[in-house]
Amino acid sequence: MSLKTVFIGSINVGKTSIVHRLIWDRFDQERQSTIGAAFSKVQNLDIWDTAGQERFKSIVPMYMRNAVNAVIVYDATTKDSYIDATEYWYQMVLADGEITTRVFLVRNKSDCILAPAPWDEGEAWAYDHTGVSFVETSAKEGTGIEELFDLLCDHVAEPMPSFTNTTTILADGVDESSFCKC
Ligand SMILES: Nc1nc2c(ncn2[C@@H]2O[C@H](COP(=O)(O)OP(=O)(O)O)[C@@H](O)[C@H]2O)c(=O)[nH]1
Ligand SMILES: [Mg+2]
Repeated sequence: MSLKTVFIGSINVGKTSIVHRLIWDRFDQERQSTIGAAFSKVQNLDIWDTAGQERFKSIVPMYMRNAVNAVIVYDATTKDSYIDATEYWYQMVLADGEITTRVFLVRNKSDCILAPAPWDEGEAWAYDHTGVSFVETSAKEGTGIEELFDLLCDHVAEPMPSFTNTTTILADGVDESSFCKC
C-alpha cells in the first residue's frame, strides 16, 4: 500500500532538503526553489514536496486529499516559520486533510541551534495536539531523518469497526446490579 505523504511549511525551512535526504541520503547547500510540487516515491511512501511561497499556497490544499501523512516542517532558527507551522499549516491540514491524516511537526536545521529558542514550543505543542508527532531533524547533518522515515512508513491501516458479539450471558442468580453500567 502506498502512503501518500505531503510535505508542507513555509519557504526555506528545508522541506526539499529533507525529502532529498530521505531519497538520496545527500545534502546540497545550493537548492532550487520548488515550483508548485514535486513528486517522488521512496519505498512505500508517495511523497509530495510542495512549495511554501504565497503564490503557491492556494494549490497546496488539493494535495492534502487522501493524505496519510502530513509533514509540517519549520526552521529552528525562524520564529515566523514556527508560527506558520502551528497555526496556518496545521489549520490547513485540519481543513483539507482527512480525519485519519497523521501529522508530523518537524523542527529542521537542528544543527544551527544549541537549544530550542524561547518561542519554540514545538515539542510541547505536538504533545498537546492529538495525532501530532514531533521530530527534530537536520537535513544538513542527516540527524533525525531515519526516525522520521520510520514513523512515516510505520502505518497500520485503520482497523475496521468491531462487530464481535458482546452479548453477556449471565449465570442464574447473578445480581446484574453489581455490574458497572457506565
Ligand atoms: N543548516 C541547515 N541548512 C538547511 C537545512 N535544511 C535545509 N537547509 C538550507 O535551507 C535552505 C532552504 O532549503 P530547501 O530545502 O530549499 O527549503 P524548502 O523551501 O522548505 O524546500 C537551503 O539553503 C538549504 O541548504 C538543515 O538541516 N540545516
Ligand atoms: Mg522546496
